[in-house]
Amino acid sequence: AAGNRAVHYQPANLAARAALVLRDNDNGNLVTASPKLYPHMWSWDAAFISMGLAYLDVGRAVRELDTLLSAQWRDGMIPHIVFTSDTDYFPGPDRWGTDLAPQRPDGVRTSGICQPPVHAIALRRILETARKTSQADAELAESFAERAWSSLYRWHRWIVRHRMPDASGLVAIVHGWESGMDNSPRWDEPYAAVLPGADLPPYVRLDLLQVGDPGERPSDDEYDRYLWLIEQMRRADYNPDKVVQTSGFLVGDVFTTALFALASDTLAGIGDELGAPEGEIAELRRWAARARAAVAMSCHPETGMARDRDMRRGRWLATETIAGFSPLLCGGLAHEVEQQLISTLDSPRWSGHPDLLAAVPPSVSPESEDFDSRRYWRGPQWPVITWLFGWAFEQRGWQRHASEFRAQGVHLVSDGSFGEYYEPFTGKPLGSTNQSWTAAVVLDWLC
Ligand code: 9YW
Repeated sequence: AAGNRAVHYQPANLAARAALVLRDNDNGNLVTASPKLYPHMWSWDAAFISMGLAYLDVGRAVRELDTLLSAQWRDGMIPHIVFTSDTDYFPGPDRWGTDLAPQRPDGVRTSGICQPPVHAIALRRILETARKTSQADAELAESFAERAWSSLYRWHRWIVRHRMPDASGLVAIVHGWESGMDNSPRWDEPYAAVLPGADLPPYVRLDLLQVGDPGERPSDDEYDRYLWLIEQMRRADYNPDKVVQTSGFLVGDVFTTALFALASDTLAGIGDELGAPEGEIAELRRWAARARAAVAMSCHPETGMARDRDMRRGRWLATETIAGFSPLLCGGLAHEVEQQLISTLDSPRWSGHPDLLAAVPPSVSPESEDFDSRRYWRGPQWPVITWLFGWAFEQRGWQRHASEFRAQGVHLVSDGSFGEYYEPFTGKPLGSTNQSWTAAVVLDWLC
């Protein structure tokens, strides 16, 4: 019945199915991002997955993050993919060529870029869940937090040292994949300037074998640019500063910056509880404040929407996507400006669009000329994005808005297919089904 909107699971059954998805995708030490399309561990997926696992088994949740942290690079970067031995995914570790990077981790192969730093948020959630279940679970989660805190601190420090290259204070990405929103129209302009060299080694896409309709995935032209950027990084030996100097793509990502602010404050709060070094906690709070200010500074003077910045060309990028609402994740706006942004989010241009099956924001406004209801990050709704906004709203004390997002998010996924993303008008699941992070956020919404 996957994808049949006539089927509608009640909450308890939906939660049970979500648990089965995580179990079926579990290879023991990591839960793959999806059964076939993504047979490896992805960094920000692992954060959400661990949070979902905590409802089933706190020990297993901790093991998930341990697996991810065991792949942390020696300089602090948490890589975006931790590879299993499965060879059905492209680009795999040979194409990445990270084995030659001196700072790579021992005993595990990874990609050479990163993804949004949501891990401290997951750790916070695991601690809360564990404290509700039993004393033993609470102790397990707390002793893990004590072990993991300094690794997460080093991860945040890596971002500050290597990915805040200009006065805007935004966190820079060197590949659209680092944003987690691979082919979002946010990146169209900077990608247009990435010109694949004639010496781009040939390759065959494997994603299209798993997803029948190429209209749900990025285009071949986009893929050439993705692969060219990897080629440039290989040639820079994955030296983080050399990569920032040479990459054809260098963009201040406002959504990642907002998550960095939120996660840095969250990690500081956990540090307070654990008695982590005071100097490091204070640094995290300073980094959070700086990032929050950068997000606020990026806002368009009329629309109030936050903007990414093309750092190569020194230009703001004003495409109308979900990332425009980044300031709502981390705060930092004046009250009236913030109220205006919330109204925009709830308006018919966004979650309040009358034709949506579920009133949660699509990745691009249906009113935008960039909107494509089926193609990946160019229109579909992504449950994890709804989860992030809902969680942030709860932190900020906006309980009503948080519970509306939760209820509507559950409505979106109630067909029980655990789609990777959803067509916003019909609710048809797209990309992969039984996608792990979708199952994980469903568990968090329902448990
Ligand atoms: C790809 C695993 C990943 C997510 C990304 C998403 C997609 C991988 O899947 O990228 O090959 O297209 O864009 O955010 O982490 O779920």
